[in-house]
Amino acid sequence: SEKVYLDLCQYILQNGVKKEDRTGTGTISTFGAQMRFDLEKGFPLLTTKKIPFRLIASELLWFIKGDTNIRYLLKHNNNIWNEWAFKAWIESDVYTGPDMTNFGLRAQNDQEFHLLYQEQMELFKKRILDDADFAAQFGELGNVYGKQWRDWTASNGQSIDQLKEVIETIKTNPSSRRLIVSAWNPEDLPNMALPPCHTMFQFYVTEGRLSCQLYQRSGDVFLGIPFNIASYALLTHLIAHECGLKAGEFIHTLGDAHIYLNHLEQVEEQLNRTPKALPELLLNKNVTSVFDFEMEDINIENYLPHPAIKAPVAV
Ligand code: THF
Repeated sequence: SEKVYLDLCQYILQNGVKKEDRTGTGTISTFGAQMRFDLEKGFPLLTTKKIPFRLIASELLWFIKGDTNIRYLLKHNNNIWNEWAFKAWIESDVYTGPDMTNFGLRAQNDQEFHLLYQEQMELFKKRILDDADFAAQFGELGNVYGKQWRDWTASNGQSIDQLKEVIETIKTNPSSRRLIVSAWNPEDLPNMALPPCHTMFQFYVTEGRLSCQLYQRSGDVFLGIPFNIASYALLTHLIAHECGLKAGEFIHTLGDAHIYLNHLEQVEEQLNRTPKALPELLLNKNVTSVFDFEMEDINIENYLPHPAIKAPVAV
């Protein structure tokens, strides 16, 4: 169940140490944590607050397709990566609108600025959707997950499709201890909107079950982690489906596990809620390859969560 997640929140509230961060928001943080989810006991989509599963599924399909442009996400009404593309846009020479410097923090503290920001963001989104050339230039997040998973550029110029290779190896040599996909490409870090938080993941097969462990260098425990848990659980199910295996465990290992200071009340509210039964994942049986899944092939059933809890995302 989601108890391990709630325990981690509780642990950070009690033991977390104040730590400054890149975004200027401030966090309480601990280093090193691990959660285990038995995927046979239900799909780990939190029930103590409503999690928008369709955003998780469309983001994962975006990674799997090797796409790194927010245009695909916007077409699926998914706004979770907008801030990072918008930041590059307002910092470019071509942008001539009102000053948007440090928009993340200012939008939280200044109501008038918030409206101005929303207006510019809407214009930006519309332009990404309407103008393919603009999207190619300013919708691009650089060499983020999709690029590293599907098209890692080797020093000899060749492309490595890590995801395809790992699926092939799960089928042909399931006992391998090298079933790894790495998103952490040191040479490429300067060419990314944000260095990957989900640094690498490893698969493990025994007794017809596929398990997955993720090493996440940095985790926004209130906003991001619930998404990440469901995302990697879904990835494990998709690959198990293709390989004729059952989904085993998802093990989530964290480096800097933090709660932003402007999420503390929300976490307290969530901890006061009683978890409900976990939902089930339903995949279209007619789709046989991970690479062919579309949104309509992926469904969650019996999901009856507590209401959503709003919180600002740190940029
Ligand atoms: N940056 C930060 N500060 N936290 C993160 O979790 C994070 N991500 C991705 C990249 N940078 C990050 C983006 N993932 C939401 C969820 C996941 C995100 C970004 C934002 C979010 O705002 N979720 C809302 C719902 C949003 C909606 O309905 O549109 C929520 O309440 O859950 C780490 O993966």
